[in-house]
Amino acid sequence: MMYNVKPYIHLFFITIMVVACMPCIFAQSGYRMWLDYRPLDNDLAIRYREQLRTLVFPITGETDSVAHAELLEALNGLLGHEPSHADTSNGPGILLVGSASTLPATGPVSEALALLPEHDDAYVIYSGVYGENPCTVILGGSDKGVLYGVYAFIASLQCGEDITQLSKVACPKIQLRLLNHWDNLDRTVERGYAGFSLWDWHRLPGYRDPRYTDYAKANASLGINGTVLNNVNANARILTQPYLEKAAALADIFRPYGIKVYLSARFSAPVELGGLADADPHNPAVQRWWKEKASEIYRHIPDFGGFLVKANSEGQPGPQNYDRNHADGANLLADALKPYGGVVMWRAFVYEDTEPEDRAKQAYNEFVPLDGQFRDNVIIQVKNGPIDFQPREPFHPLFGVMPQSQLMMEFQITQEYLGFATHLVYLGTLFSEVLQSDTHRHRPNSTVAQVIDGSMNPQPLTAIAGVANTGTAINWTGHPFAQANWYAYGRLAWDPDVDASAIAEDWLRQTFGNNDTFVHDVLPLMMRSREAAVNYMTPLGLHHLMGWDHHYGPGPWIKDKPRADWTSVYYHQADKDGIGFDRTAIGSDALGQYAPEVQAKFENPQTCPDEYLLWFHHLPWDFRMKSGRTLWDELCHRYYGGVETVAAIQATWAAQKNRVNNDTFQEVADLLAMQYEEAKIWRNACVLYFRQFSGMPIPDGLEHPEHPLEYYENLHVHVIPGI
Ligand code: BDP
Repeated sequence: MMYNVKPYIHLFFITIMVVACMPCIFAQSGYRMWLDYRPLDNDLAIRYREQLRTLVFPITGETDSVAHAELLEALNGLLGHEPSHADTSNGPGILLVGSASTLPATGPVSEALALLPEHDDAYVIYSGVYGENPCTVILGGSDKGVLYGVYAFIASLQCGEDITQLSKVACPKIQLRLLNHWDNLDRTVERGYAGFSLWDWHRLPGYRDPRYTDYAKANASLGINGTVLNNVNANARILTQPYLEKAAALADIFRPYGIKVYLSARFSAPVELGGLADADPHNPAVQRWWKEKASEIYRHIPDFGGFLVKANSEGQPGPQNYDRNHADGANLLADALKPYGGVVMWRAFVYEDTEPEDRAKQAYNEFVPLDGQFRDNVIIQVKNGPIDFQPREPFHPLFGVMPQSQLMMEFQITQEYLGFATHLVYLGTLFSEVLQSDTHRHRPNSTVAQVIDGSMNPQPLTAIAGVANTGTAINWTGHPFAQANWYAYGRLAWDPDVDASAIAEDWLRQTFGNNDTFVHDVLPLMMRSREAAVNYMTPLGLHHLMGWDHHYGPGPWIKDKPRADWTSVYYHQADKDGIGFDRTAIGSDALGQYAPEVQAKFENPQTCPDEYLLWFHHLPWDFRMKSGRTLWDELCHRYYGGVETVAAIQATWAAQKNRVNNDTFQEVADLLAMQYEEAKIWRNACVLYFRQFSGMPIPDGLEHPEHPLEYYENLHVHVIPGI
């Protein structure tokens, strides 16, 4: 039978073209993030090929296998070449990868071993000599250290480093490095702006989406070693058998990558799931219920990490419902997990049902009296600032004041208060600013980083958490640059003292290719982006001015809500006499919760850094600022300056057209255009709103907002994700 192929011939070629283009569409989508192993510059690739001719990589388990596979994939992609394999060899260009128990401890391996810190996760990347020939050694403290070392080595190649001179010694300063997913069981994500939850609960455990493995790779490449799968506003059902089976499937996928699974536990689960009359920590039946639940969990997930708990906060149940305190609640769960080595991360983001005189003081007031009462497998999870992930907050006063307890950091990677996944805001600078803040709790330069890495007050458990910004978006995080925030968080979790700019530079090189001109232009843009957002949203220490409930866009006028501390007017306190929250001794005295040196830094408005001025002080509109301007004029200049920086960022990005792929270029350009318009809305709304109280004109030279205040008050954002 003869077929007429003519009608199909076009279809055939179209199919061929689509299939041929798929890898590039895929690459352009941003799915591979910083693990996009595109070919390096040819000269560099030739040099590396010579230096990496032979691979010695004994494989003894699953973690070795995944590290080995990743290394080969990277070498294939970056260098277009796969080294030959050998058991041991003495030729030129050898790469030896393994641990003390898998590599022969001779020559360069023993030299590397001498440098290796005593820690499972540690690694050394060492350029040595094998026989007569230069070689490279990646030596891990265990198979996990090997995996981390492999990823670090790949990053060195991506960044074009000279691999004949390497002597990198790395050891994490923080033990538990976690992502917190605020993912609900229906796959919505609270404060998630990148699509739905990655966890396909319906099809788990039967269908194991390959994306789970890619998620694990991205985390492992940064050293992230734990993930809390579900929202802190927890649904008790996560602790039922079907969900434990699903969580166990994820744990199995993540295990080779060194990642443990944790769950958010609802404190009232014994009532909801167990049918008990209460969840009182002193009730033996409740204690028994948690013990049995722990044993059931460990049957499913033998290396289960533990529980994250939000209790007595924003309506969540907790021990205070039964007149018990946070230590009673945390210890109840800690005792249940203890036999299995599990930990409880008990959140300090708490607030009473009654309105406090100053919400910023509450966590300190509730937790400091409990110092020393928590079990040794409890760690208190403290948000970076005392209110709630605002664009800028001073560090949380709990850091450094609970020497008998273990404290950990909670950062927010998802941009709830920083323009969602629409605004380009690099958070490495925010995270670093907090980590390097001096608590003065021990001696000068007792940084927040030293509290959480345990070097200030020794604590056996150290941990850090970042509220994830991931979702089903093809590029994982919505905004292409939001990937940098996941990356920066992971790098700082490993070493909170790394410079935010160095991290951003590595991310740019790994993500967009090793192009100096591009990095030269785009790095400063990233480094300015967070300050720009602070300026167009909440300059000079203002905070909590955002739209009601959804938290997108400005809402300085928000008032008359169920709680005063959920409104904006509570925080800015603008009236005809001035603006700002007086937290000095004559105000709420929240400042009194800090060390005397910190108090001294902030208590005098003449010397208080501008960045925190209105956080700590209520000042008259004509207060003379360090710049010589009145407070009102300075406020306006900050708002306008923030918008101008966004315009400058747009211009810089526009010049990158030929240096990034079209899709990413266009996506970032479009998002920056939105950001510019929204920054103007923030600026105009806030300046017009506050002008009602200051009664002063917008300074000369600054353009007048195009609409009256009512226009901005009546703007409605119609599609709001993540509520
Ligand atoms: C706030 C969020 C809310 C979270 C809460 C928390 O608006 O969605 O549940 O923090 O951290 O920032 O518990």
